Amino acid sequence: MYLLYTAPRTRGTRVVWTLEELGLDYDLRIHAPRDNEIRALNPLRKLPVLVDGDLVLTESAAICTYLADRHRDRVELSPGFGSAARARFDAWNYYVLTDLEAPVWTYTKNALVYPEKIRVPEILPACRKEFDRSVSALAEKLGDNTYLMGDTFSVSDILCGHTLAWARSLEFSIARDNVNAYADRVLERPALARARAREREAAELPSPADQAG
Ligand SMILES: N[C@@H](CCC(=O)N[C@@H](CS)C(=O)NCC(=O)O)C(=O)O
Repeated sequence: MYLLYTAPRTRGTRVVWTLEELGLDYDLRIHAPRDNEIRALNPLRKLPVLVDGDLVLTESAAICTYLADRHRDRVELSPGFGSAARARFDAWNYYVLTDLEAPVWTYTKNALVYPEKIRVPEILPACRKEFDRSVSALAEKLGDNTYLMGDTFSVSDILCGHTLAWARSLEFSIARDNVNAYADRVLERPALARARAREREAAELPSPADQAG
């Protein structure tokens, strides 16, 4: 049984989504990022953290890839080691973290997270511009493909889809039709809906329908 320390609306959703795609059993521990239990597991005091026996693993992308590699017999969410497909998969994951997510994260910190006195509002337009550039490259490489790896859904789509949803929540414009259609396709996956429901249940949050009513 995997144990995941997480909170809704964090990068932990990537991991819960992966667990759901793989149909695995897991337990969620909902925590605020900086509390003492998280500090004991991750000196950065950040979520998510996966505990699997003696293994304590941080970094959402590393956790998703670990789970996918261990359970390829269930569903292939990652290509085999040493293959050309694996190299392309790794390249997509590094692209998402360093080129697509980085401007969104810098924007989030300077618009919402940092204490007001250390925010740098002047950086916000540059974040949007950098994000646009990354989306243009994504549009070109994605072309008419269904998923980043072609016809096969993978962890790369979980990382990329989650990041595009995050950007949309900040009202970043995604000015490419194929990228918007790709984001819609990936974000409609039933495993993501199940993941969000599990997070809400664990955090004792009302469902969106209850909130609307
Ligand atoms: N690169 C890390 C980033 C983790 C991270 O920044 N998590 C946020 C929540 S999405 C957090 O715990 N923030 C608390 C903080 O910055 O102190 C990952 O992908 O897991």
